[in-house]
Amino acid sequence: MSLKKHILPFSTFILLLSFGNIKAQLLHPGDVNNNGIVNGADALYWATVNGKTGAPRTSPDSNFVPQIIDDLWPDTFANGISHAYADCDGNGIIDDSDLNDFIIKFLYNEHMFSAGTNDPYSLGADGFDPKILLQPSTNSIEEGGNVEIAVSLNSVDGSDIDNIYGLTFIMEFAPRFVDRKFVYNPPSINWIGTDDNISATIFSKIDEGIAEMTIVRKDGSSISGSGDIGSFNIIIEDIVVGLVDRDTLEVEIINIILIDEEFNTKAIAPSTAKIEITKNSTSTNNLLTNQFQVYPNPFEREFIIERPNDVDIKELSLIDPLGKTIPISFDNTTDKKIKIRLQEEAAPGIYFLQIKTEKGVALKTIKIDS
Ligand SMILES: [Ca+2]
Ligand SMILES: [Ca+2]
Repeated sequence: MSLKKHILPFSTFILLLSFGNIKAQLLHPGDVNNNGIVNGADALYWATVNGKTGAPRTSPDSNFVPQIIDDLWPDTFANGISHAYADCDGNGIIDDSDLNDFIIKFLYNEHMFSAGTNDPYSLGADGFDPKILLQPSTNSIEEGGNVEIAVSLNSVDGSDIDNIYGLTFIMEFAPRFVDRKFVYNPPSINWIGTDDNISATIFSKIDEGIAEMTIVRKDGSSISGSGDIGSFNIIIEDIVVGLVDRDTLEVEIINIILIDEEFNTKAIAPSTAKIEITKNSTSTNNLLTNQFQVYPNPFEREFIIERPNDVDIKELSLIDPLGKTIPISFDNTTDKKIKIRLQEEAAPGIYFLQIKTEKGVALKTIKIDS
């Protein structure tokens, strides 16, 4: 379910309400600053009002559906949005359940990974503002490897950074390198807060090549300091589509918010982690790949794939360098030689034949001639 699907009936509802002249406010649980998008910024808004109380909602609903707020709490965020929007479950208390069961759950499932209207994401200047540094555990790794990216917050001159209450930042990367969702690991010395007074998470959508890491303090007090704020692991695909010899995976920070406990923001400079990915010639999958023959290569409309006797093919697909599937037709995959035909015209260039077998996945590089 996409956020759009949530919002569509939601806006229809607003129209009905305004035409009916009824004064009512609608809340989308998890969207704490009420801007139509749930991202790390909402967790920061939540953190600045954790512990506050107000009128509970008459008919709270634990689903992600638009809900009526009968009584807007009188206290507001600086942007005029009532604190009632942070009470995601509508029980009259802003606490961990609102963060964990709504904001974080929604982020995992529906995260939109962009800055919404009025979200105060920005990028500071390198060499002038404090910086989030992404440092990979290795500069070069083979396909199928695991690289840990250490995340630290550092001032320009090495001094402490004052008034840190919450931090969230969005990263971009090429999806074809990455095998699965990122996992957050807390640092060994957690100067920014302990398990009791911080919440730290990383959200990622691998197929969209985007992730957001969010750390909030929850006790209403900021902290000063600098250094390690955790790490996350990236598992590289066993076979990286399009990788001939070596290529570079770049994980680039594209948007940041750092706040104090009053939601005053501070500019923070970004960084980019660069990891060289090399072909793993000894992996099972690459050894398997070498057992298949494809010819002629390059080809125009059709080619033959010849399989080894002891390997059964489960699935065959032709993929372009961007990962898009090209329609093909073929006869019985139990044959020793299988003729593969393009179902429609495809642009000349490099393509990949992905062969799924019970022994692993083989990926043959094949060229379409003009
Ligand atoms: Ca929001
Ligand atoms: Ca609540």
